[in-house]
Amino acid sequence: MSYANLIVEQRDAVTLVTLNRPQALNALNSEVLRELGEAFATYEADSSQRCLVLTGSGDKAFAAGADIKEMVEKEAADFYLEDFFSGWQTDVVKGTRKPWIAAVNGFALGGGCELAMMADFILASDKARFGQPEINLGVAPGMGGSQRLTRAVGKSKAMELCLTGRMMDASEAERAGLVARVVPHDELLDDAMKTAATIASKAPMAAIANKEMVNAAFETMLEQGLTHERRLFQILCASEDKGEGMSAFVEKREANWKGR
Ligand code: CO8
Repeated sequence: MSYANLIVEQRDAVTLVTLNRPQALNALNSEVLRELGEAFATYEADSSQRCLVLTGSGDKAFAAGADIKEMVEKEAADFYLEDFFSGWQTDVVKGTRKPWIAAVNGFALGGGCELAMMADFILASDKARFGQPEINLGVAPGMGGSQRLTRAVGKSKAMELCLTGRMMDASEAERAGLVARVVPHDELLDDAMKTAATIASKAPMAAIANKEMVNAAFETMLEQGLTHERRLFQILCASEDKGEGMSAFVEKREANWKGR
């Protein structure tokens, strides 16, 4: 499938999706979001693909936010009636069960930061900048920023970022717990693809279950989360890959995953 605003490549078991509107710093308009939904749905449905990396084209931006030039003409009724930036596209992205990584190579602002925060984790280049500058436009986050940023960095820093609209650099984002790791700019894609290949080499069902468990920590109370984890662990113990993984360890050989 070809896309107007994305470059999608499969490298072995890893899908690489590149937001490709560098002239607009990869700003997210409705068409980009629609294509992103399609690319993620294709990844989710393809059992040969086991991890996905999302990054931005050009040297400057992951995504500088929702497309302000598209939003400027819209009225409140348009946003509401179109259910702007909701619906199936973002539902597909945030609902993807298989693992995916955001490799943030520059500005991740507003909707760009919100998109990165939908990932399972963020790897950042040392040139990355994060922020929720919507207040500078007279609005506020609309794609989850107030909720996901607050869960990631805590109330005080999230509040400061939203109220001032300032950007934080990669090392501040790492200290705050928003990003998993910061790597030198030129090594970001390589590092992200290697990390994705490592994830892709694991038992696929266990990868989905690990993701589901960690996410449950944000969506449930502790006791529910612990029960959820225990049940998923027990289900995994019924998989062929549990038998294969443990036998491979005992027999001192590589596991040959069946994916079930
Ligand atoms: N939308 C559209 N175009 C953009 C955007 C954007 N978000 N960001 C940059 N561009 C365009 C610029 O207009 C410019 O285009 P042109 O050359 O045609 O004028 C080109 O990209 C390059 O940008 P700059 O010249 O501004 O580059 P600088 O290096 O000088 O500055 C910045 C880089 C600091 C990133 C600057 O471009 C900037 O501040 N951009 C806007 C960032 C922003 O405010 N983002 C938040 C947008 S609002 C949002 O995301 C809300 C999400 C929730 C929506 C859900 C609704 C329900």
